[in-house]
Amino acid sequence: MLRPQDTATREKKRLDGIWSFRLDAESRGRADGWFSGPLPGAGDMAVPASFNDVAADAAVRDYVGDVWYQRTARVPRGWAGQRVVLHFESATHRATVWVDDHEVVSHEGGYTPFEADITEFVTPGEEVRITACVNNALTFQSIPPGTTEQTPAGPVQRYWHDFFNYAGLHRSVWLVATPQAHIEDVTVSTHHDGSTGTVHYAVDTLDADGLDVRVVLRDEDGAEVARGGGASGTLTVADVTLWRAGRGYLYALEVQLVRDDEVFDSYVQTVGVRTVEVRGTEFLINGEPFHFRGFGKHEDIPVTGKGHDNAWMVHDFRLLDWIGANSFRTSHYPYSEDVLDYADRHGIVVIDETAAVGLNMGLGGGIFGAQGYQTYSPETINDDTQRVHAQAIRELVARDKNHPCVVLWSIANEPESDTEGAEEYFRPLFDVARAADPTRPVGFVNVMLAPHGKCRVSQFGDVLMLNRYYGWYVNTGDLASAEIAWREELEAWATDGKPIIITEYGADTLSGLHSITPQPWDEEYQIAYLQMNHRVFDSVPAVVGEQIWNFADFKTTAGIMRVDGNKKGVFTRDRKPKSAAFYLRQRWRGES
Ligand code: BDP
Repeated sequence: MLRPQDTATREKKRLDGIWSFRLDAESRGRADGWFSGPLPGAGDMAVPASFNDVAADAAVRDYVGDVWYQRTARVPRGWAGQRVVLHFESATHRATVWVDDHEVVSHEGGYTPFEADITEFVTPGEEVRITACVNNALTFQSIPPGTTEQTPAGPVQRYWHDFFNYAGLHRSVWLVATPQAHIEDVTVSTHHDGSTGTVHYAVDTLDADGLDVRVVLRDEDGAEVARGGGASGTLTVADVTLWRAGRGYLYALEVQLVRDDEVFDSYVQTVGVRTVEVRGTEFLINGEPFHFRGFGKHEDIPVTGKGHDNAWMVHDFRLLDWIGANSFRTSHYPYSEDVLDYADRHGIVVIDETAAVGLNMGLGGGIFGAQGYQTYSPETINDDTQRVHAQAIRELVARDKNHPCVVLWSIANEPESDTEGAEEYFRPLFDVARAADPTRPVGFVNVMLAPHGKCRVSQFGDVLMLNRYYGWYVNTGDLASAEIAWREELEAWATDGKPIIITEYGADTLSGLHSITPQPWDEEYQIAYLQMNHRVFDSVPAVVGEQIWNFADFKTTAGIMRVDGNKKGVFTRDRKPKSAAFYLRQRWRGES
C-alpha cells in the first residue's frame, strides 16, 4: 500500500473536517443499517482527533464499544476512468467502512493504514456517503491487549499500559485517484562504499501487463543522478550525500509505469542513503558508532488526544533540536506517517515500535503486582493474539520500511519476558520481523521485572533495550543505593556483548515544585535522578543510548499513582520546560 500522493498521474483529496458522530452503546448500528442513510441522532466530531476529550463529557471519555463516523464527499469529476481508493491512515483500534450501502473494508489494529478500491461504487462528479464504525475495545486478542470488565455500573475497560486508551480517527482520511494500471508498492534499501552509494529498488504493480517500470533518482536540487528500468534493480550514486543524524538528506526516486514514452503511473519515493549495522556492542549508522540521545514520546496533546496535529509536531521537533536530542522511540505504537516523514527530513533517528504494550499482567500503570490474570494462557494472551501481533509487525514494516530515520524495530514494550510462555510467544515474532525486513536490527523493550539472567526473550534481539527506574519505582528517593544497584545490573547486561539502549528512565516531576534538599516529585530531584543515571551509563561502554521517559507529561487512565496523568515529562503536557530540560541541553548540546 502506498501513501496517497499528488503526482503527474495521481490525485488525492483530504476528507478531514467535521464528521457526524455518535456512540452506539447497544451495538445496534450494524443491524439497524446506520450506514444506509444519514447517521441517526448524530452530533459532531473533528477528524483527525481522539473523540474522548473533545466532547467534554465523561461518558464519551470513558466509553467502550462502537462509535460511528459519517460524512459525504464529492468525487472529483475529473476522476472519470480512474481507480478510486478510500484510504484511512488509521482507525483506533479497528473499523468497518461503508461507501453508501456497500461494506468496503474492515481493519484490525489502531495505528496502521488501510484502504479499499471503491471505483465500482462511485460516480465521478457525484457525492458518496462514507460511514465508519470504529471500535475502541481492547481484548486479549487485540494489540495492545485489554479486557472489558462488566461491573454493576456498566462495562469498564481495563488494560496494562500506562497511557490513556484514546480512540477514533486519529489521522487523515483520503480519497485517492490512481490509474487502473498502477504501482502497488515500492521497496528501497541502500548501501554505500566510500563515496559511491547504491539504491536497490523493487516495484510491485497491478493491471500493468505490457507496461514497463522506469525509475529516475534525483538529488535535493532536482538533478538526475541515476536512472534504471525493470521491476527491480540497483542504481549507483556517485559522490553520494548520505542520510545521517542531524542531516536528513533525501533523494527522490520517481517510479514510472511506461510504454515507450507514455507515462501511465508515477509515484515518488524519498530515499535516504544510509546503512545500519550492529557490530559487537556498537550500533553503527553509516559505519560510525551512533549514540542515541532523546526520549520515549507519546502522541498526546490536550483535547485532541492522539489526533495528529502538524503544529504540535513541528513544535516537538523544534524542542528536540533545542535540547540536543538526536532520536526518539515511537513508544508505544506506530506514529503518524507525517512524523516519520518529518524525522526523515530533519535527520532524527527513530526506534519504531508496534502497539504491543501491556502484555504483562504483573504491571499496570506503573503499579507493580496488579495481578489477577496470567499473561500467557489459552484464555488470555494466546495463539490468536500472537497472530494479531505478527500482523501488526508486518503492517508496521510494510508501512515504514522505506524511512531512513527508522534504524531499529521494537516489536514490544515491557512484555512479561521471564517465563517459558514468553519465550514461545516471542521466538516466532522475531522471525516475522526479520523476514519482513532483513535490513534492520530487531529488538524488544525489557522490563525491570525480568532482569539480567531471568529474561528469556532478550536472547532473540540484536540490541538490548532496557527500561529501568532505579531511584523511582525502586530505591525511591535513595539515589545512592539506586546508583549501586543500577550499575551492578547494567554491568551484568553488558556481558551479553550486545549494544544497550536505555529506552526508559525517568522520575515523575510536578512542574513548579522545588526544593534545596531534592526528593521525589520536585524538579531538583528529576535533575539529580538523571545525573545519577548518566554517571552509570557513562561508566558502561556497551551503553549506546539514553532515551528519557518521557519527552512530555501525558494523559493516563485514572489511578492513585497518577495525578492528572504521568508527570515524567521533561516538558509539561503543554510543552513548558521543567528545570531538567536545561540540564539536558547542557549535557547534550553543551549549552545552557
Ligand atoms: C514503563 C512503561 C511506560 C510507563 C512508565 C512509567 O513502559 O509506558 O509510562 O513505565 O511508569 O513501565 O512511567
